[in-house]
Amino acid sequence: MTDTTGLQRFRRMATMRAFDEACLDALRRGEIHGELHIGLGQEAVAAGMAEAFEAPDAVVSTHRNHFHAIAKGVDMRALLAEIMEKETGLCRGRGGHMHPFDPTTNFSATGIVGASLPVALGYAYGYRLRRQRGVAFGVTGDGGSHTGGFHETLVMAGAMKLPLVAVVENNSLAISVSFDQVSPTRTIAERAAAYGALGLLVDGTDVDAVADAMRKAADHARGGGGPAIVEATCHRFRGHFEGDPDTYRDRDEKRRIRERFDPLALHRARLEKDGVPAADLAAILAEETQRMKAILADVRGDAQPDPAGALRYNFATEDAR
Ligand SMILES: Cc1ncc(C[n+]2csc(CCOP(=O)(O)OP(=O)(O)O)c2C)c(N)n1
Repeated sequence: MTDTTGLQRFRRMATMRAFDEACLDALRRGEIHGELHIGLGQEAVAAGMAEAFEAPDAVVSTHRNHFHAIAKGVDMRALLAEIMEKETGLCRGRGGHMHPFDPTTNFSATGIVGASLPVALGYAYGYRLRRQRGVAFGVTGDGGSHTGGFHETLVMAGAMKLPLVAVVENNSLAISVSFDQVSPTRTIAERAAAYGALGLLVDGTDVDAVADAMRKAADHARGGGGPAIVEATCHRFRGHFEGDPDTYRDRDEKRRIRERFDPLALHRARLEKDGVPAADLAAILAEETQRMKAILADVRGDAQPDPAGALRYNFATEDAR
């Protein structure tokens, strides 16, 4: 890995962190309504995934989708405006935080757990029908990997050798349910054998390892090898959603997670060991924080949709743009 790649990865994660910190700021001021699922602690998975994309690829994400959107190149101002329910948002404020859609970058998300996979399967089948080189990335959590949709998707993708990568962010919790208590197997990656898929287990706090695994999975799918499952183990720093009392973990455990498994701190230590000046890394963090604060300040001034038009753009009969 070159210094440039290492710094790019650090900046990408710093952008993601600053984005969710801006969301928390807006939430505290009452500028975001409804449930908000923050991804802090899971930056390395999306940042590593970003390097595997080619132009026609699609990403279908989950309720915890901000970092995947940023990785796919969704315009961050429009994304934040959508989360803040503004008319200037990606979906004119009608989708909100859980349902951002961006046809420009082939990015979408769903709040229905596990449903990202069947939608990604549709993209993968579409690439096959159109003889396109695209790969569909369906992201889900460990909880989502236990749904019927995940299984059905992998069965069809495996049987038809479709170009699909199932990215499982295994943060070991589905709300309060511990993965170890409900999983029939030690890992999710090992289930790949049942689908004729490639299965990769990766430390999702290590952005370099994630980037390697994602590239391998994408090459496999793009080259006609069929689907892949990439299971990235990681930790979420905050509660399931903002407002979750998070009493299923004690304070010590949460402190230990932040101290030991912060992907930015881990990557930062590695870069410093390789000779990158600490000041350069501090400057990147400060720049990204400033950039996001400026975007937030700008979005704040935007108008919300007129309630009279709440149903506009909801149906295919109406021209959305
Ligand atoms: C079909 C469906 N069932 C239940 C829920 C409620 N719900 C929202 S998130 C969640 C847990 C998801 O856990 P996981 O897939 O591990 O993702 P994480 O929240 O850890 O990122 C549940 C049960 C839902 N949104 N959709």
